Amino acid sequence: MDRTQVAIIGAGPSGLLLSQLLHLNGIDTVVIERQSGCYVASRIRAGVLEQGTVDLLLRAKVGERLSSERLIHDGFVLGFAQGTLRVDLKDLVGGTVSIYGQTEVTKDLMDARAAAGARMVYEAGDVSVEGFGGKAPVVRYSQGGRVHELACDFIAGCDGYHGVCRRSLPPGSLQTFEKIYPFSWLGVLADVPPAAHEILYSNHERGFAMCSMRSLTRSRYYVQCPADDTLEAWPDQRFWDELRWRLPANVAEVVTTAPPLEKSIAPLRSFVVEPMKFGRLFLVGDAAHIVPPTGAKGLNLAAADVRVLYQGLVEYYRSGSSDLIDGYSEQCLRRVWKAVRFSWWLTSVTHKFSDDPFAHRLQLTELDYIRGSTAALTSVAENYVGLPFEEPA
Ligand code: FAS
Ligand code: PHB
Repeated sequence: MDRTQVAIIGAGPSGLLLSQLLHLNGIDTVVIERQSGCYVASRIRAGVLEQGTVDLLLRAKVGERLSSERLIHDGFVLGFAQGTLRVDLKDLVGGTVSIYGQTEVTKDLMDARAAAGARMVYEAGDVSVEGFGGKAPVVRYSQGGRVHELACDFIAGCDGYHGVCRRSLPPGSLQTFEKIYPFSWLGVLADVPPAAHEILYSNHERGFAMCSMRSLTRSRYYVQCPADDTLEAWPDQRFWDELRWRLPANVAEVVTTAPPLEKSIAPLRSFVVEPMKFGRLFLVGDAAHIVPPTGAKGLNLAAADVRVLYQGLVEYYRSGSSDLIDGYSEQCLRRVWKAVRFSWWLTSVTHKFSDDPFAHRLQLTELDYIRGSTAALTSVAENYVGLPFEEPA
């Protein structure tokens, strides 16, 4: 039977980053991914990296292109009826965020893994995980017309919200927390210069809209749409018109339109499972938690989980101590829930939940209060740049 030290299920950012960090510390891994490498590399998702995530990518030796191509932002903007409010991250908390697409992070990690001759299994079918309650976990998958068995010491479930690992845990072993939002995000990627030079979140009576970017020539825009909406209901012109309706006038008037490179609808949910560890199986990233993308936390939380897990596994293989991996779930969840809270809060003050005028006025009042309070602005800023990591005891 084939063997490795750590079997990683999923070749998204979590799985690739964990594999790379473990490799650099002499720990053998096999990454098992159900999609093709091309499919994984083509996904359009997150755009904002916390400095902690940047630091971890540099530690993983995949930060060269990131360092030269990223845009560094020292603030972001909230737009609402009373005007716009810039949250000065640099001035308030001495922080910044980096604009560098998840697509690029994934490509950088895939290139590093390939250069290192990593054992990557793409287009794996019928992946199953078992034995993780004991000391001899096994992963099975089909490929090339036969079933493969992989023995390992640990399994990292980096297989996202729809993955197999969480679903493989014994019934009753997990507590699930979930909030489904009554709307989705319709996102467009287009090769046009950004209308706003920083990320802008707009609260409008017609609904939420957002300006982001991937570079100075490639923009990423979002509008809130009904949870059951479809792409067919959104021809390109309707999207551009609605976006401009919902943005502050000085931004709307400089929006450049073009046929989208990509257009997609993503539902919004908050989701957490506890615990994130069961025996020798670890749930990592979206496999364990989902946040509405409003706070730009999804990818960054995944990286934070990887940071805790790789440090714990390095300690285990170097010293035999399992203290860090035994504390994996509790340590990750302390950060996860704070990001869940911030993402929920920023969603709650920027999106249209109903036609209730009282609710909308409360949102505007909260934003107006923040505008006038350095204490409130500082709280928003420290959450947006990413809270400090806990260091191993
Ligand atoms: P991922 O879902 O990225 O990767 C999981 C991998 O596991 C996938 O490659 C999948 O194919 C594979 N897999 C699944 N089941 C498997 C199985 N049974 N066997 C083997 N492999 C399996 N976050 C932000 O911060 N900002 C955003 O704007 C943003 N936009 C998003 C838009 C969309 C449509 C989605 C779905 C997510 C978005 N996110 C955003 C969140 C996103 O960036 C995630 O947080 C990030 O991809 C998490 O990475 P992973 O944990 O690696 O999970
Ligand atoms: C993005 O650029 O895709 C993006 C940026 C910030 C967010 C969400 C998405 O909060």
